[in-house]
Parts: sequence; C-alpha cells; structure tokens
Amino acid sequence: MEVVKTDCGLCINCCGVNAYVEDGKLVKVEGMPEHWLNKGELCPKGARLVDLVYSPARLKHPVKRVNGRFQKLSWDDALGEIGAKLLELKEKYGAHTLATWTGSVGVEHFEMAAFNQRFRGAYGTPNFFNPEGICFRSRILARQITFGRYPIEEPVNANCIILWGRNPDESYWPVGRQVRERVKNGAKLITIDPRRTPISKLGIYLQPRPGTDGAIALAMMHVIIEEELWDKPFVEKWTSGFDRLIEHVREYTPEKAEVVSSVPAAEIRRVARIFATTEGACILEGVGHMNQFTNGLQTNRAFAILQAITGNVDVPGGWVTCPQIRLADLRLPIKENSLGYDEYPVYHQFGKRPPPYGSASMMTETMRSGKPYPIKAFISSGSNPAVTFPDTKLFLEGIKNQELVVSIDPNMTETGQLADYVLPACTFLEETGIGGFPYGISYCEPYIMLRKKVIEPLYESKPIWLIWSELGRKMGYAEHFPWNTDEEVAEHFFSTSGVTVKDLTDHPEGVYFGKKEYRLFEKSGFGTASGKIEIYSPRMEELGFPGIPTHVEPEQSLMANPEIVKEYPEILLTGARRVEYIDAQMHDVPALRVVRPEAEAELHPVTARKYGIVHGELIGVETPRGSIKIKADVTENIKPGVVSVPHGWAEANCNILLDARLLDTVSGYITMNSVACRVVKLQS
Ligand SMILES: Nc1nc2c(c(=O)[nH]1)N[C@H]1C(S)=C(S)[C@@H](COP(=O)(O)OP(=O)(O)OC[C@H]3O[C@@H](n4cnc5c(=O)[nH]c(N)nc54)[C@H](O)[C@@H]3O)O[C@H]1N2
Ligand SMILES: Nc1nc2c(c(=O)[nH]1)N[C@H]1C(S)=C(S)[C@@H](COP(=O)(O)OP(=O)(O)OC[C@H]3O[C@@H](n4cnc5c(=O)[nH]c(N)nc54)[C@H](O)[C@@H]3O)O[C@H]1N2
Ligand code: SF4
Ligand SMILES: [Mo]
Repeated sequence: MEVVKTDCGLCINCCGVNAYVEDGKLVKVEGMPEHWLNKGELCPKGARLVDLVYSPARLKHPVKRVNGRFQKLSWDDALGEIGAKLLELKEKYGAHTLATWTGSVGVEHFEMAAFNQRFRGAYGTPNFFNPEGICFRSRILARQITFGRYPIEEPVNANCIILWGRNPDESYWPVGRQVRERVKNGAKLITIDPRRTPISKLGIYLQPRPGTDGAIALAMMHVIIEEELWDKPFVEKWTSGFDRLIEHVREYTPEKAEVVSSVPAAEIRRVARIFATTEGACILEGVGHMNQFTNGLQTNRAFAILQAITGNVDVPGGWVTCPQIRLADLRLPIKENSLGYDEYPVYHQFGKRPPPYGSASMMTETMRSGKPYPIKAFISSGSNPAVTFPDTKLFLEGIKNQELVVSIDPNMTETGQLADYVLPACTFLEETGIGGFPYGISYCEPYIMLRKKVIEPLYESKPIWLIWSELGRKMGYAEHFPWNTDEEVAEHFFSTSGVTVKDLTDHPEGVYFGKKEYRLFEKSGFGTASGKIEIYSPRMEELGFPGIPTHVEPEQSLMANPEIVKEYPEILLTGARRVEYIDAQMHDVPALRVVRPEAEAELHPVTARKYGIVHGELIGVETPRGSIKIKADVTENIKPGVVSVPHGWAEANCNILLDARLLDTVSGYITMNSVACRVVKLQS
C-alpha cells in the first residue's frame, strides 16, 4: 500500500493526513503523526474521507437540463454551450450580468477562489461573491480597523481564554483540543454563549441574551477603567482614542449591561477583572456567529479594544500578528465596483483596496430585482447555496430570473438540481494544490504544505482550476490561462513566496515559511493611519458609523420591535456547528448519520412547556419569513426563550426562516442569529 502525505481540505483546519492507496483506490486515511496541528488524529468527518471520495452523490459526467431532465453531454459541448451563452448575455446586458459564487471550500481550497477570480476578471464582471461576505471577513475587518492588520488569537500560550460565541469542539476541532489542553495546564476559561456547551463546564460560564455581546464587552471596559486595570504604559504609547473611551464607557455600567444582556453585573465585573489581570489573555470569538447579528462588526471591534487596553496584543497568548506567505495573485484588474460598494462603505472602502468579494446580501436581491442592473447568469462552485444561503426564498426567486445557472461540484447538490448545467469537479484528494491553509485565519502558524493528488480524478471529474481554464479558453481568454497541469499551477502560485514546490515535495509534512515574532509593533508600529491602535477610529466616523462601538439592539428584539415579538416571542439561533458535518456536506455518510441522524432544534424545558412540547417530537419553528419542521431537543443547556437550529440540512433547511433584509448595517452581513421566532406544536 502506498502512503501519500497530504492534508484534509474538508475544513479550514487543514489537518495532516496519511492517505493509503491500493491499486489506484483510496482505501484508508489516518491523521499524520508529525503534523504540527492534529498530531496523528482526525475528527470524525476527517476520518471519513474515503466516504467523501466515493460518495454515491458524485456526479460522473457533465449534465445539461433538457425539458426538465438532466442529460449527459461531453465536456467539450458543455463548456462550448456555457461559453457561448455567457458571451451572448454579456453582449445583451454587459459583463456585470454574471455573478459567480464560491463556497466556504473556496476559502480552504485556494485554487478555487483564485481561478474563479481570474475568470471573472477576463470576462469583466465585478460580481464575485463568497461566504467571506457573510462569514469571517467582518472579524478581519474589525481587527484591521483597530490594528491596521489582522492579529490572530493564540490559545496555545494563553493563561485566560474567553470562548465568546464559539464552540471549537464542534467547529474547530483542533482548537477545542488546544483549549482543553491549556485549561488542564491551569489556564482560566470563560465561555459566553446562550448555549451551555460541554467545554463551558471547564470554567466560568455566562449566558447572555443573543446579540447583546457588545454591551457586555463595553461594560467590561467600564470595569477595567473604573478599577484602573488597564495596561497603562502600553495604552499610553501604542493606542489612540483612550481618553474618548473613558468618556464613552462611563454610561456602560455592568448594571445597565445586566438589564440588556441578562448576565449578572457581578459576573461581568468578575470576568473583566480576570481578563485584565491575567497575562496572556485572548478572546476566541465565533468565527461566523459573532459576525452574523445586527451589531456584529462593532461587537468585533469591542473585542479588539478589550485586547488592546489590556496589552494583549502581539504577546504570547494574546492576539498575535502572523507572517503571511505571498502566493502569486491571479486577479485581473476590474473596472467596476462590486455590488454594495456604495451601500456598505466600511466593508468595501475601509482598506487600501476593496475586498475581492461583493456584498453577498446584495447578490441575491439583484438577481431577483434586476436593480441596479440585471444579473442573468449565476455560476456556483464549491458551494450549495440552495441550502446554505441565508434566505432560501430570496435565493430561489433570484435563480428563477436567471437565463443561465451552472453548478460546479463533485456532487449533484440541491443547487445542482436547480441548474441548467452541472459540471463534475474532482475532490481535493484528486488534485495537487496548496494545502495547510496559507492565510492563518485561525492559527498564527507560518506553515504550509502541498496538498497532494492521492488518486486520479474519478469518472470524468476535473480539478476546478482546469474547468475555469478550459471555459476561459473556449471564450477567447486563452492568454490568461496558460497552465496545463496541477504542478504548473502550484509552481506559479509559489513563484512569489520564497518556498518552492521542491521544498514541499521534499517535506511532504509541510514547511515553515516564516517565523512568528512577538512585539512586532516595536519594529513596525501598527498599520492604521495614526500608526497606533485606533480605539477611536476617525475613518469609521467619516464613513458614517460610530468611531467607538456602541450597543445596538438586535433588530427584532423586544426593545427594538415589540410588535414582532408579540407574535414571535422566542429568539432564533441558526447554524451552531456539529463536528460530524461540514455545512451541507457529509450528511449522506452512514457512519456519521448514525451518530447524528437528524436535525434537531434545541430549546429549554421552560420554552418547551410553554408550547406543550416534549423531547423528541416533531415541531414547527416559524419566523415572519417562513417555517420548517424539525425534531425538538429539549435541553437545559440553552437559555430559556432561545431556539437553536443547525444549518446545512436540506430536509429542515433553517435558511427558509431567514430574511436577507435583516442586516448588520455596518458590514452589510445578513442576520443569522438573534432573529424573532416562535415554536408550533404540530400534533395534539
Ligand atoms: N464541524 C464543522 N466545523 C465547521 C463548520 C461546520 O459546518 N461543521 N463550518 C465552518 C464554518 S463555515 C464556520 S464560519 C465556522 C463557524 O464557527 P463558529 O461561528 O465559531 O461556530 P460554533 O463553534 O458553532 O460556535 C458558535 C456559538 O455561538 C453561539 N452564539 C450564537 N449567537 C450568539 C450570540 O449572540 N452571542 C454569543 N455569545 N454566542 C452566540 C452559539 O450558541 C454557538 O455555540 O465553523 C467552521 N467549522
Ligand atoms: N442559517 C445559516 N446559514 C448559514 C450559516 C449559518 O451559520 N446559519 N453559515 C454560513 C457560513 S459561515 C458559510 S461559510 C456557508 C457555507 O456554505 P457552503 O459553502 O455552500 O457550504 P458547503 O455545504 O460546505 O458547500 C461546499 C460544496 O463544495 C463542494 N466541494 C467540496 N470539495 C470540493 C472541491 O474540491 N471542488 C469543488 N468544486 N467543490 C467541492 C461540496 O460538495 C459542497 O457541495 O453557509 C452559511 N449559511
Ligand atoms: S478538523 Fe476534521 S474536517 Fe477539519 S481539517 Fe481536521 S480532520 Fe479535516
Ligand atoms: Mo463560514
């Protein structure tokens, strides 16, 4: 049996994998013992990569919809027809008529987003979207606003860790292990979450009303200032706007925050003291969740300020700036701004150049309304927005208006079922590419590896970079797509990085491309306009938003909208992660399904009693936007009045409940948490 050392591209953690191959077939996977992160282990779904590759849902060849049914066609015909249609639509409506969308896989699968962007540049559309526009970009932006760069939490060295709206045991399995290890060695753990997660039992637990975390963070600052616990030399030398902060947080007393959040003032004081007086403290905020409510971006800003005033920046166990590898940039210049540029200036205009992704909340709305211009072609790759896009109804209305819909995916997904053409991509185990997650979103570890082809692409499937390249060549963009093999593509990406493909082949377990440095600011200051950490951001104010974060009520809360709450008195959370599944993927794997056979709505016994509901029965969950049926999981481990439903289940699709018009108006992010809902008893 041959062993190929590669990484797991199923989630952003990119754990090291030993893949065993016999007669060209993947027969087994194990964790790679020498990998820095997972050290020989895999999470339950990573351990099931064989099922991913040989899934019965794999699409074997390109298909086209004819009279409502899918028919097989050749790659040549499929790409020829799609290319011709795209050129026709460009002629008719202009290049901006094409919207392309890559999924969360487009983040950990580097080539996917890179080639998508190259193609859209060749075509000329500004419209490229990615879950960055509903997921973690907002946390990056909040840190860039504050520090002028993106420091990352470092739990492995922390002596105090706040899990703030984050449950890493399920969503960042290796981080969960790091946190548990650290706590075993004496670190203090604080969990702030409306759901009492198992890890929270290792420390102090606060149970807030969803969406009120900004008020808690501001009250913590109040305590830190009142009790003179801030890091005076650091604040004096490296921050600007602290005087304003003193004034600003005077009114944010813990007693007021208690009224808003329901967390006792004494607990807020206690947590503030521990956080401020423990050297090496970091907030591990939810990667997606803490961005996905009304006050998301400003809450992230408040966390950044807490790190700053306690001096927990660029020190072991705080938030640390990581060296970045410079991979070749495949983007071509785009003349037009993407959708949302004027509406969401913080998201689009804050940085030196706009993010490559448009505002996802505007994509579907434009597809539906044709305003400000018609979007008539939609290409989704590595995503299943029919299930995962927050507001299924709007997504379906947008799709109905399209003249061309293409899904590029290894599987026939729910999105594929809506498409005119479905093209089979291979999985990450069937192509060579970039592995080891090069951006350091979650780890300050300057580490990279080559993701290796373990087996040949199955059936007629192809690597995603090749699909975009061949489509581009069909359309007259051959000059932009000169690469012919996976290896040529990898060579090109690494050509600007200081690391060679040979280095990575010689070290299949990966290499370090840089060295982490603490107290980097002493050398290079901060990348903000003032060169200091901007507690108060003048630029935020210029763009029309408070320069220091404030508390903003969730749009559908009792205080903000009592009328809605009369009819929909509970608070909905969507998408708390489960380690067995990744977004809408892996639900068809029997070994995972036996562990977690169906979607369940968590609700407290007090909530259940109100509706006469017992554990295990099928219930309705409703919002003004829609309703779903789902099994009740009646549990003490959730705040009374809060209902939490998972995402990614086509058969109980929580995105039917969401409304893409409910936004964090600073970032333009769609609200997926702290939405008004009610529960319905189905049988009597
Ligand atoms: N196994 C698995 N791993 C995944 C994914 C997956 O689908 N499956 N998805 C990946 C993706 S795309 C992302 S973005 C990340 C998501 O990662 P995270 O956003 O960190 O998600 P979770 O770890 O589930 O933690 C979210 C927690 O936030 C809590 N929460 C919800 N609303 C609030 C609130 O208003 N205040 C507070 N304090 N807490 C709140 C929820 O109860 C939940 O326990 O996970 C990634 N990892
Ligand atoms: N209500 C609610 N909705 C949510 C969330 C929530 O918390 N609540 N979370 C949101 C977040 S944070 C995110 S990031 C999104 C995620 O949403 P998506 O990105 O749409 O989620 P996935 O189901 O992981 O889709 C990935 C697709 O990529 C395909 N794929 C896997 N490997 C490859 C490959 O190598 N090549 C190609 N071409 N395709 C591949 C898989 O088959 C799968 O269909 O969901 C969002 N939706
Ligand atoms: S946590 Fe699991 S799914 Fe994610 S990379 Fe590691 S093994 Fe793969
Ligand atoms: Mo995400």
